[in-house]
Amino acid sequence: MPDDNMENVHMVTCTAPVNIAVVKYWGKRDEDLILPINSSLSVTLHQDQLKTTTTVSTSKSFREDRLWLNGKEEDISQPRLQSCLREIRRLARKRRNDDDPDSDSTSLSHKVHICSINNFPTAAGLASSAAGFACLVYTLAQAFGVEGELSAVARQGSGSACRSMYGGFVQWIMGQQLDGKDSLAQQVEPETHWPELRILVLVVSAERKPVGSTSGMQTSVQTSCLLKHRAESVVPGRMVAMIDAVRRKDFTAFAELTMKDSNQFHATCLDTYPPIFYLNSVSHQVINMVHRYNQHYGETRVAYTFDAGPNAVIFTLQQHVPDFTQAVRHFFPPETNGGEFVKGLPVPQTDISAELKQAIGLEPMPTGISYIISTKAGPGPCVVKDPTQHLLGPIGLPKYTVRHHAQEGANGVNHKIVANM
Ligand code: 2P0
Repeated sequence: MPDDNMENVHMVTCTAPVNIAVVKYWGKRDEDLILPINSSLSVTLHQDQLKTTTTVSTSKSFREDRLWLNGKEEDISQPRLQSCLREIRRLARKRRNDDDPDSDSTSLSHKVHICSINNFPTAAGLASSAAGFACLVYTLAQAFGVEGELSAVARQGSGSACRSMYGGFVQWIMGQQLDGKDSLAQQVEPETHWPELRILVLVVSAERKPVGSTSGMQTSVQTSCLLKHRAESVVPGRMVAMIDAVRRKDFTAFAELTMKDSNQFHATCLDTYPPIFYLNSVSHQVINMVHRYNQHYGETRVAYTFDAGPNAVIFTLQQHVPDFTQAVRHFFPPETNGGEFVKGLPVPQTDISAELKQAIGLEPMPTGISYIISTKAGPGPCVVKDPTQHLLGPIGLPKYTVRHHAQEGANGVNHKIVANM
């Protein structure tokens, strides 16, 4: 590529968070616009532990839109990606026409190169599509000078992505309109609202990839009358109660609603025909352990929630983290040489009391949990100011890519990350 093109590569990098729903979204009333059958509410996790980073570059010299995910080039023609790109370009065009009809809008016709990475393994089973689409939409908006409400665009990438457009405690209001313009995410409280709240992601060692959310929820909508009942008669009241519990920082109410909603979501999966199983024996052991733990102390100190996979996400208050983590370590003894068991926010080690061990009384499941990510509520998407953090180099190609090797290594890994510049 000639040198004179290089200076015209415009680049922006942003990060976006993962969110965990405490009132779950499951089921669409419109598959194309991604409109849900019920409202939902989530907690945005801190980006110090879990985030997606995306660089978008635009240039007159690019011949086509291109996308790299975690170092590998992907097909950009996927309909949901195309919806997000089309919507951002439409909003950019509208903004320029409204603001200044004579403005030069040539850059709108420029092609984009997009490069995105997660700082957590996709294998951890965390909702990478939520952080991924939130980051894509936020970064594209920065690149094309679009401001204002963007959750409706992120929603068209992946439903849960709309909630990752804000920090703290976020509701996705299902809306009523056919065009989906009122199906938006809204911050209920910022991340600073409840500083004692802590989140532990218990990463379960899963053998198989579970049924994907998009097809799973389609089958549930078609076959589960429990899902219909949940959406019409349970979630509306639960949203009001959950928002109230968050605003009052009432941990007992928050925890009980969270556990009941997770259990009802998994009950709708079992009520789906054929049934969908996301929980495994480790998940069941975590559920039992949490209830016996709370019962032992005579108060609700800990809550669990599970999404479309076996990993447990635990909510608790800062003062209970060391004691509960020690109980997890006891009932799910980690591999002795398997690296650090607790990643993220440091957790002081304590001893488990003989009384607690006896009260929980479960048979330990060695290596059932691979590791714990210790985190808290965090902010929404951010712009990365440091230009050395761009994932694309000066001519708009990834700085790092994954190269595949024909020969597979002993550990089953047949790729390596290579620096391109
Ligand atoms: C949630 N989940 O509220 C629920 C709880 C999983 C269980 O949103 O088809 O990846 O892209 O809209 O958002 C996962 O579904 O599905 C999800 P699409 P999405 O977080």
